[in-house]
Amino acid sequence: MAITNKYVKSVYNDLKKRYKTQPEFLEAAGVVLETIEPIVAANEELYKKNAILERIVEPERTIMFRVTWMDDKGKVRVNRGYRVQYNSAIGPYKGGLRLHPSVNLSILKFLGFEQVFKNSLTTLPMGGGKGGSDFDPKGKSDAEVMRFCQSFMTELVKHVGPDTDVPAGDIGTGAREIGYMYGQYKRLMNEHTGVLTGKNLLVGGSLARKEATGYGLCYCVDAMLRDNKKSFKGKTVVVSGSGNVAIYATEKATELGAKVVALSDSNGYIYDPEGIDLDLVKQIKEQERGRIKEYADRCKHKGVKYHPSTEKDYSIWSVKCDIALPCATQNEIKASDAELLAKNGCFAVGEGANMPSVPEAIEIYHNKGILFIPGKASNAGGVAVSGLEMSQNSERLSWSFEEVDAKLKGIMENIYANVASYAKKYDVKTPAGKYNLVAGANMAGFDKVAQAMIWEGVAY
Ligand code: NDP
Ligand code: 2IT
Repeated sequence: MAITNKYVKSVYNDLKKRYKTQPEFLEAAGVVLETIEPIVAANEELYKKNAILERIVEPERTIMFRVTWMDDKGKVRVNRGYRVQYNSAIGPYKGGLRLHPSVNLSILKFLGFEQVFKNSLTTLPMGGGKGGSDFDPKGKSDAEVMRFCQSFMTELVKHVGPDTDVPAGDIGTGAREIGYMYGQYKRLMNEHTGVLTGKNLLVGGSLARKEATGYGLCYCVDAMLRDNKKSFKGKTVVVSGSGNVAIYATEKATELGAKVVALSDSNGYIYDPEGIDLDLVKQIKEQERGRIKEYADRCKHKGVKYHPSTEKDYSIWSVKCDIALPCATQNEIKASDAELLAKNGCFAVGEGANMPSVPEAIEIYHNKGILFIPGKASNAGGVAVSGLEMSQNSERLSWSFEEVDAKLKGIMENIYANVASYAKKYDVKTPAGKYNLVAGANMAGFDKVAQAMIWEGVAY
């Protein structure tokens, strides 16, 4: 990582000293700080006077709590719960809740930090936050998940509200979990409000929220491809993960004329040379909460193969593709995976997950001329439609699928144009001579938040 500006360097060095044990957070902060250097250089005195960099890297508030619940055998279980309220300069804190055994403060701070800039890019009035718990919903009964969610919300209720902080889904938190949390919020507060997004359509959820992240990813990547005189049509695509984002990215990429040939979960990946049968994936994943391996056992297509993650040199990125859409989790594309993608002729990567590419992988994309759009721009469709859900809740109306989808498409195309325009304005190019969209996204997202913080004075 090459940070040259002295002010930026001093802020990053302080962070590295203070948060030695938070590698994911330092990775996210490092990439943002490194790539916003041109806009910092252009506004250095103003930012210094207002301590903008020193402030923007620290969450406004971090809430950590114990979540105690009882399993089906009557055993009392304990998890750790968190909400990182990162930045409220442009609106109420907004961001998902992750339920996964790996969850810790480093991961939630990286996610909350990224969310601040992502939400800014949507142009909607939303600040950034993230939360969750190291609770693992996998293998738990519905009753256990419900008891966990009720206990989690019993504390969270003190810190959230439709104009304060509006959580939503993320890894491990889907419609079921949002429902149990919403029910408990209502019971404690005695009010029906838009305190969570991703709600059931019966109680104020938005049409197209379920599809939003995956569809939005494809709309954004499509804008990037068109800008480079390319398209999804006739292209081979690899999507990692098989959760909410992966499923609807596969659906939209297919609709745009591509063939998706691989999907994964944490146990392995499937390769289907005929193109993924998405109805079967939805049945296995959305209905049965099963494993992706079952696809290989049940799919009628010829040549389907399952690769367990225990295989030697395992990597879904070894599957030859034109376009890669990582939609599982952070740091899933290492430098060696990026090399594989490049070697096999992949020409575009669009991130559905948050920070799925390690910094060294991004360097490889940039050196090899692979088109690359980072998650905080390309996966912003989920939170954008969450913002639209908040608007619908406020006016106590619901919009049609077509209306929400059209707004989503407009937002994603606008994000691409704005990101590209910042890269152009500050003339930041990759070694291969393309505009650097990582720098563009970070500068565009940062600029609005920094301006709002300055306007609001020394508040937080
Ligand atoms: P889901 O829980 O629906 O699906 C996650 C998928 O990724 C599953 O297939 C899961 O496999 C796989 N996965 C998760 N963790 C790991 C891991 N450590 N190693 C390997 N595979 C893993 O989550 P989403 O689809 O909602 O989220 C996917 C990504 O997209 C995350 O990075 C999330 O932060 C990001 N995102 C989500 C948004 C949303 O609206 N939902 C919005 C923007 C970004 P398994 O079942 O085996 O764990
Ligand atoms: O990472 C993300 O943007 C999300 N998990 C969605 C957040 C939201 O508030 O909809």
